[in-house]
Amino acid sequence: QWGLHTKWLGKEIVHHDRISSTQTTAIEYAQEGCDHGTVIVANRQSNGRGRLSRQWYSDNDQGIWLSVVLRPDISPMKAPQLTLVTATVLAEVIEQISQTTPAIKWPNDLLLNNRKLAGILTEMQAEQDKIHYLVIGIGINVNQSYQEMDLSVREIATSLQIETGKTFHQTTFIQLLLECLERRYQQYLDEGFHLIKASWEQYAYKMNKEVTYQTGKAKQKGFIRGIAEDGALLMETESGRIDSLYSAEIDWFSS
Ligand code: BT5
Repeated sequence: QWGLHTKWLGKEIVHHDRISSTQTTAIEYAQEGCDHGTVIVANRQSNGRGRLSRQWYSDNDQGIWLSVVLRPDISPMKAPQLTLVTATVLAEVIEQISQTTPAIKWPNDLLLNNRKLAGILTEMQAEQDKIHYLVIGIGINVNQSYQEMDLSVREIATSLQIETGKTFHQTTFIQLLLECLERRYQQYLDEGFHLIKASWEQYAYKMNKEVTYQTGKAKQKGFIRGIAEDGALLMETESGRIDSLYSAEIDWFSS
């Protein structure tokens, strides 16, 4: 059915019509010891999840909703790099399929025309220096019309069909996505993070632009200069110092 040209990613693909969340199911599979590279896909999710218990609206069969179980032999400290690998892959595949260039909004959103097209949710179980499993959830709005977008995100979200007027073949999309993810993941393990970093920075939203952000109490301004090896966002402050942001309130949409 999937016609995948991969070595290990998606050797097992579990496909559901409608489940609560591919992420929750993938974590259950991971806990039961499923193989590295197992993929859970659903046509629709009744309870899709974002980060920090936020909702991910996906109770329609017009998007790509899937989760990948990985068992990387890397330090848990490096896990954020895999979110950045995934974001880069999404940008590349979306660009290839739709001929539009999305922007990666640090750390895990993809935008088109300033609206959210896709999101990534990375969750892991690790102890000390070993990752037991890492589950990467990917949600992409593909063929929804404006009316089919959930009311609560209609003004901040978008789909490839809304942006291009075209519809896209979802199986082909998933194939390309998994093939590209396997290739980039392998490259990341073999050659390190620098190639991903360079590619990520090419797609980075507001790269070299000034934004207002808040860490702790003080609001300040800075220029986005890229990402660090550990996944931090690099911000050049007004005094010329480079700050590494691990979490921050960034005011992305004011100029
Ligand atoms: C994310 O969280 O962006 C991660 C989304 C991951 C979804 C995938 S789908 C497959 C797998 N199974 C799951 O259950 N989840 C993963 P976060 O950065 O916290 O963004 C959540 C916010 O995005 C919400 O608070 C809304 O504002 C917005 N949002 C919700 N649904 C959306 C949608 N369909 N399109 C665009 N934005 C949406």
